[in-house]
Amino acid sequence: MKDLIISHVKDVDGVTPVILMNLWNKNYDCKLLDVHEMFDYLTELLTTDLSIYEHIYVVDLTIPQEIYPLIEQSEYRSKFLVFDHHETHEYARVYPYVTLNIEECGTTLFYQYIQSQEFITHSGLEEYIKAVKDLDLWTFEKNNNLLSPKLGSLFELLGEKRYIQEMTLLLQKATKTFTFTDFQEQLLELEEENKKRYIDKREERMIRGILPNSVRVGMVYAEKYRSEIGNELLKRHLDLDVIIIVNMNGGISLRSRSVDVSKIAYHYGGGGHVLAAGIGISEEVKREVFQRLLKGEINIEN
Ligand SMILES: [Mn+2]
Repeated sequence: MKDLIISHVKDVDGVTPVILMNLWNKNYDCKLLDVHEMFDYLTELLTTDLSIYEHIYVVDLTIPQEIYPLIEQSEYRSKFLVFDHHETHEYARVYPYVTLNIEECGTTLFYQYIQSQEFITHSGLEEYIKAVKDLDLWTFEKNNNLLSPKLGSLFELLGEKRYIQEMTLLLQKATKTFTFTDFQEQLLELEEENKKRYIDKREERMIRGILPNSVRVGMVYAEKYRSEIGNELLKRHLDLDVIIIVNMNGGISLRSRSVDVSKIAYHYGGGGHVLAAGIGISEEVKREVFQRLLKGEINIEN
């Protein structure tokens, strides 16, 4: 019988459970989703015939609270196994098929589960899994895990499908230590240089300012590498409390080493964690900026 795995499309933690399904030699269907797609997808899924599946795994994704009653009523309830680590998923603790642990990541929770189901691992894979956790929980600097940021870069370069393929091939061979192919190493080297150039250029154009609560901020416009930029500029500018990265398409990111940026973000209509938070940019503001740039001389049509 087949399994269905539903996991997070956006990062290494989300796609690694799919790699593990490959290594486990499972016959499965896979759906990679972003968090905001969960409601519609699961509502639809729960109206379809799921009898072909033995297990339905949901990993690294928060199931909306309103969906749980539907699972509870479903005849396929016993097929569900959920593994997640997001604080916002707390309400799911009451369901016996949900494993929630904010000290782990989606991948490690799923990995622990398959090991309890007699999955055989090897030390190369152990090393890889550790790096995924350090990357997802952003503990790789503290733990000096050099592999984590490389996995993140490779994921960005390859995209989810190719990343899954290449990592499956790499991890299928039992190895003592995890090693990239020569080609992957070359890609990563180029990407590292590219990233450094990108951050240096943004730094040159950083705008400094002071918020009403005397918090000193540095602001850059950037579309890529927001966490890396925040991290690096905080290190390079010890006089700044917060780095603000503005991406007109993706929104505003706030990064800090000590100031609670979730409060600042909340004040401006956003939210997030203590040291990393975000604020959206409305369509209206995007239009206003465009209007301002053209000195108010344009009639915006739609
Ligand atoms: Mn995760």
